[in-house]
Amino acid sequence: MIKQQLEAMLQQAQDALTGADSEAALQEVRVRFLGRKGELTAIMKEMGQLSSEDRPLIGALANRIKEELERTIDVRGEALRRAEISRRLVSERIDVTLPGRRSFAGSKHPITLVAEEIGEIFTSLGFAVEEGPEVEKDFYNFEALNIPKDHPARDMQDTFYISDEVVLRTHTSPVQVRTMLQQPPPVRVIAPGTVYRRDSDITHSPMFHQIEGFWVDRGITFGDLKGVLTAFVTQFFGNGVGVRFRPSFFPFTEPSAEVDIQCVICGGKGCRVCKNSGWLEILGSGMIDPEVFRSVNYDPELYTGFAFGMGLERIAMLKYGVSDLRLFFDNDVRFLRQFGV
Ligand code: 2U9
Repeated sequence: MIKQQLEAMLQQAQDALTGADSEAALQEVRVRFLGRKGELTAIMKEMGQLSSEDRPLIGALANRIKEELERTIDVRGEALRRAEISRRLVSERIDVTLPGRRSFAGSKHPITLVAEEIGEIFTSLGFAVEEGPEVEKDFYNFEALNIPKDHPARDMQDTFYISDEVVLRTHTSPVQVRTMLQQPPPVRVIAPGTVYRRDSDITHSPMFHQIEGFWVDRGITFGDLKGVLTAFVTQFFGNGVGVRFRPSFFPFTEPSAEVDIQCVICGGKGCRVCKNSGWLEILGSGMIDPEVFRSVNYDPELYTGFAFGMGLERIAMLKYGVSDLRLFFDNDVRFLRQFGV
């Protein structure tokens, strides 16, 4: 009787296993037939009614059935896991030959590129790089540079005033004034940075960029000025380019000179860019005025020095052949992208 019950249960369990199509369904079958409250356990509880002869035979049969069901569950489970892997291998197939998504890499702004290149040339000549505030005291921006209160460069037209004594710096010269007040000669410094002037038209922006520089020591001459600036210009624009020094005037230098290079567009023949002169102005320079030395407590009897300044937008326009200043400030990626590496 128990034997028939066991055999019928085995048949039912095997049918249930054949229909189990997931791991969860397999577990249900295991619990239903082999669990502590399962059908096999229930049948085994009736074994007490058996004779001592039948009991070991039925016990052995029940064990065989249990082992057989466990093996079947294991085999079926393994088959289900394999089927799942095969299914995922097909459904999650990746075509490694498809092109990837291109990532967009930004590029440096042309003004940054020019500033870095100029910085490298001057640092190779022994200059250190210094920076300073864009909101500046009148003293550092004007007074110490021999630009008195009634000078035309102080005109409200040119300067953004924050208050009577505070301005947006109109050049990076205050960085050099601060440097001189902090350290004794010899000093050899360049000062790159953003500057501001109340000026806005096709060729002027109220915010632009400069690099200025200076070298102060005993015995610095106009010959040093010419040597250093010629070395810079030929390294930046190429060895063959013509250079000339032309007298000029600045309140903070005496004598002063502007530096021209042969026109990079027409090679000196004369064109629209050089206004038919064959030359392009790229730098202002001069020997630092003794009045400036007095403002920063340098002894003008002991020390001499030269200074120079250039506008980076102008240099970048000439270097890259850009015809409109405003392109530097629009930040149109179609323009900026052309300077990427
Ligand atoms: C100190 C003493 C002297 C800096 C100089 C120039 C000549 C010059 C202009 C070029 C084009 C400004 O951007 S621009 O408009 N600069 O011509 N700058 S000498 O002279 C100094 C600076 C600091 C203490």
